[in-house]
Amino acid sequence: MLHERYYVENEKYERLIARKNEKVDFYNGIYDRYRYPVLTARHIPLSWKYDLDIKTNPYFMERLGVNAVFNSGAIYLDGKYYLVARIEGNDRKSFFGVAESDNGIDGFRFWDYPILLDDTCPEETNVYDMRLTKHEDGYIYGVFCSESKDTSSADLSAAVAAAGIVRTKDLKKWERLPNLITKNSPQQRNVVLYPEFVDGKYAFYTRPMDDFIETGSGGGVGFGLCDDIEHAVIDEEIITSKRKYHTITEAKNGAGATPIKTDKGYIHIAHGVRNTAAGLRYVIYAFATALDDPTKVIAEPSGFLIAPKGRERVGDVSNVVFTNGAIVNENNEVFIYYASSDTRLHVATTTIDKLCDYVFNTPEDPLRSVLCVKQRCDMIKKNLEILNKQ
Ligand code: BGC
Ligand code: BMA
Repeated sequence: MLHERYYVENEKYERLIARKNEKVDFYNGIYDRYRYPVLTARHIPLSWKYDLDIKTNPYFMERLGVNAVFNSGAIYLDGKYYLVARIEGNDRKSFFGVAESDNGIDGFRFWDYPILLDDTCPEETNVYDMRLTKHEDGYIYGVFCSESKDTSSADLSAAVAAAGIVRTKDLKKWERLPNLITKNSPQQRNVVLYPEFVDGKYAFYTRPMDDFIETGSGGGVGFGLCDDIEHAVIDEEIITSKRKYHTITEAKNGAGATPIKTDKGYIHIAHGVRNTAAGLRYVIYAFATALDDPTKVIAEPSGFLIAPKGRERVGDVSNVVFTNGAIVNENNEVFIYYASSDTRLHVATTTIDKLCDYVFNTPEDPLRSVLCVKQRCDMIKKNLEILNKQ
């Protein structure tokens, strides 16, 4: 016998999963936004939170609550959309779960169990933000942040971030490999595996940083090669997309979704961070690298692509949008999965053609107010001439 409340909660859950999503009125010509998030804490199956045994849980109480579902890796396999979401328990520890949908905008349902990673790293306390890469070696790799306590510091919150690596063929069986070692960077977060071999080697976008929060001397999104993915070591990191003074990337930036290949270059959907009196503000921006040189930035439109809007602005860590996954389907439709305020996950949709037009034809940031106004005035002048001819 199940508790009567189970039926009430289960009906709510099924209604949520069956809810159709729809585009909202928002317009910028670049992408569409949607009414509902695609994943939230309410999308977590009841069996992950409640003990359904009426004898041991007579009040039908949540025993292992879930606080938030956000930053998800994404992959398209055999016509289905898969997200490997960051799920954060009420205990602050994060873990990963696979959610599947037929159309990428609604109906995401978690598989029966979350992912139980091999326990190969005894000092590791937390894991989060997995990027999925379908590599040309035949594996799907997941690269994520593996966080441990910094035992060399007297500060209780001091931590060390490293890049964990797993691989799979089917998202079901995951093989854990040793964490990435970057010789020149004591800390790493936001590491993404490039889908192709470069000079016969595995290639990673990295984010060198001196400290757990502050990037310090880390100049932006890094790039490095390693010979052996089973013992991944990067000797040297080259900076690609740079952090710049008085831009959206001033405090930090980092790779987001696995780069998307197009005829004109690889498109990166990354994040940029600036400091404000109200704390860090995270936005999403885009840039492109050359097809024949993954270190060479060939386009970087000015400003942000996505910034937190309306209700997205508020959550556990307010004023944050963050992405670590995007999908391109066979119709060249693009699904950018972005989380808001470390609380829930949304989708923004566009197409490869629009994304290329945005990345390659949007002007760059001229970096000074006077030049920015000039850039705008030039466009206004041209527009007024067009309008006057109507
Ligand atoms: C949190 C992450 C956060 C990082 C840096 C970690 O402990 O789990 O969400 O990005 O700290 O602030
Ligand atoms: C970062 C990330 C994310 C998070 C963001 C805002 O450093 O790695 O996990 O969304 O901070 O808190």
